[in-house]
This record gives sequence, C-alpha cells and structure tokens, in this order.
Amino acid sequence: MTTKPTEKHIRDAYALARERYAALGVDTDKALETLAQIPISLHCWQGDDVGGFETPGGELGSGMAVTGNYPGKARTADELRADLDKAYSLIPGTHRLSLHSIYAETGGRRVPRNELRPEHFSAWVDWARANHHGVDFNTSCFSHPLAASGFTLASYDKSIRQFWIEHSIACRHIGAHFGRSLGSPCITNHWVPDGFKDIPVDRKTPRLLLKESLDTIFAEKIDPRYNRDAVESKLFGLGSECYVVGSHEFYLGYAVANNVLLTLDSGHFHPTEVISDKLSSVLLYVDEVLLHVSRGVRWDSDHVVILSDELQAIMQEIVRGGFLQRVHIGLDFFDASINRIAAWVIGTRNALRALLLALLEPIDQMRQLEIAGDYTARLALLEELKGMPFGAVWDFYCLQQGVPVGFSFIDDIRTYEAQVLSRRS
Ligand code: RNT
Ligand code: ZN
Repeated sequence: MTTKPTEKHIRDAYALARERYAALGVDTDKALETLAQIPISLHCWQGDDVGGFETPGGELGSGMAVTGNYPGKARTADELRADLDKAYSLIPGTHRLSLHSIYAETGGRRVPRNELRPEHFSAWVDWARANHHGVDFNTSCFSHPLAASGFTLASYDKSIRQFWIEHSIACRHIGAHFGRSLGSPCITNHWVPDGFKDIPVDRKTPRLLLKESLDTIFAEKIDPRYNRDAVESKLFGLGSECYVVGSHEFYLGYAVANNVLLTLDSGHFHPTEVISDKLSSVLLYVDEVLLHVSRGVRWDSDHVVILSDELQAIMQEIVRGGFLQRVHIGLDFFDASINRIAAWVIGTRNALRALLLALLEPIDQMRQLEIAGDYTARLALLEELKGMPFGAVWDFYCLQQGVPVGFSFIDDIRTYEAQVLSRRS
C-alpha cells in the first residue's frame, strides 16, 4: 500500500497554497468550482484496444495499431462498463463517455454497421443515465472487410461509399438518441482512414468523393441540442504515409463551409506542429471544436496523455481564450502494455491537472505585461508560476471530490486487478 497523506495535511497545504495564489490575484476556490463543471469525454476504446464487440477478438485495422498484451482486457460491454466505473471513481468530477459504433450490443446477432439503431445502445443509455455521463459517439469506418482496401467514404467503388454513408447516417441518428435521452448534446465524430501508402497520381478525385459523401451524410439537419457532428483530419497513418484524403486543410475547409465541428487530434499533425496554436485561429471560423487529446511519439499518435508542455499549452489556450463552452475535450489514446484502467485514469487526471494549472494563471497580470511590452517580466512570471504550489490545490480538489489523492489511486487499481482483471482469461 502507498502511504496516503492525511486529510489534515491536505487541508493545511491547501490553505497555504490558497494564500500564495491570492497574492497573485488568483482565487483557487473559484478555479476549483470552474474545474468541477468541465467534463472530459473518456474514450471507451482504451478499455479493450479498440476491439469492440462485433466479432470476438476482431483485428484492428485501417492504420491503427495497439501494442502490448497486458492481461485482463474487457471482453464484454458489462466488463467494459465495470472497468469504466472503476476509472471514473478515481477521477475527480463528472465526465462523459465517448463510444464507438462497434460497441453496440446486438444480443449475439450480427447487425451490419449500416443497420445499427439506437436500440443497440440501450444498455449504454441506461448506464450513462444512472451515472450522469453524457455520451459522445464515433462512426467506425475501419476494421471491416469493406474498409480493407484502405478506402471508405472516398472509395472509387460506389457501393463501398454507399455502405459507409449509410453507416455514418445511422450513427448520427444514434448520436441524436443519446443526446435526447441524456439531455446533453452528443458530439458525433467522423474520422475515416482513407489514404495511400505510396505516392498517388490523383490527389483530387478522392477528396471530391469524400466531400460528396459527407454532403450526403450531413444532408439531414439534426437539432444541435441532440447531435452535433465533428470531422477529424490526420496527416498520415500506418499504411497511408503518402496521402490522407481527409487532411487538415480538407476538413478545416469543410467545417467552415458546412457549419460542423472541427476535431483536432493532438497526434495527427507533423511532430513539430502543435494543436495548441491552432485553437485561436480555427475558433475564429468554426463555432465549436472537438479535441482528441492524445500524445504523438515518433510514428504513433496515441500514447497515454502525460502532463506535457503541449497538454498545458492546449488547456491554457482554452482557458485564456474563454473557449470553455466552445471546445469539447475528448481523449484518444490506447496503450495495451500497461493496466488499461490506469491508462484512462492517468491520462484523464493529467488532462484535468493541466486544466487546473490553466485556471490558476494570473491571466490579467500576464496580459498587462505583454501589452506593456515588458517581455522580461512576462518570461519571469511564466517561469515562476511553474513553482507555485499547484499540487496542493489539486490534492485538495481530489479530497473534495472524494477520489484518491496522489499516487494512492494505484492501490485501487491493484486491488481491482487482483480481484477482477486477473480472473479474465
Ligand atoms: C484515428 C483517429 C480516431 C481513432 C478513434 C478510435 O487516427 O484518431 O479518432 O483513434 O476513432
Ligand atoms: Zn482521434
């Protein structure tokens, strides 16, 4: 067992931290109130390596790969929900769930993806309602015989395009059902893997086809109180190194022209390109953004989120820009080499810690220095902020929210692993 800090220590440390921040003009109580209102959308697919329940042990394809074989992955929807319950219990606040269509529960019947209906998600709705989770949704245009060519909505084969168009439309309706049933708009994300491994001769036609397919998918207007659509770009993937149809320019243009949300996945750009710098630009032209907070490492776009400079920069941009209502924060990473529930917990706690750091900035003072051209003091202040007792505020928040403080959450993970995960063969 890890040694837990006592409640008195946590409260005393918070009282001191509160004073230090107050001296900078920052109200820590208010920051925590704000933080408690911000939902993070946890991605269900970290729990079973993007497997879903369509086919037992189905192969992941279309440029996504999960490495590792840590024991105990969820094999059924009930197991996945139990694992999610455990993860949420170790994360402060009330959060959302991002589901993929391949997590449908069809009672053992094979339902083609273009025939998925809200009733295939009724257990998810009941669970979400009981646990106060809003639900977001994703079309699943991968790991499927009709995606084996590497092309879906941009395929030259009309029947393949048609299948994925129907699937995407079905998903929008399921999304609206989540939104209506749970009283909170569902963000339905559209990502397709379409692209070429090697140098194409025609970059134009697949993009025209993708645009046409999207136009058909979004032709029906759905009340934004129930469903909002988002489109996600990628620079390259495994097997689509030379050309991805749905590039950033493609979807930025599409989102602006068609009033849909833009999804920015932090692992989907050139390794030196960061999404933190994109928010203030794209939010001039699109109403809302969905984030897939992730961590790119070399060629992999989906490592577990750590408290990196870029994660902090993303949250700073959201808070400093006043974008909390316009940016939906979702996660997208998958690691099968460590305990999968811990991966959720570590990544989500980091997203929240970065948000808290951003909420604790003396933003007015920082801005004044910049406007006055005092870049010396700006740099000095930014660097000094890194030494502020932020950890004491975070620990107090965890205490307040009734979740483990600090590293002690690992005890719960270990117990769950011994009692539940190790029994799964
Ligand atoms: C893939 C995209 C996409 C997926 C999930 C599973 O590169 O990031 O968002 O990771 O839909
Ligand atoms: Zn993504």
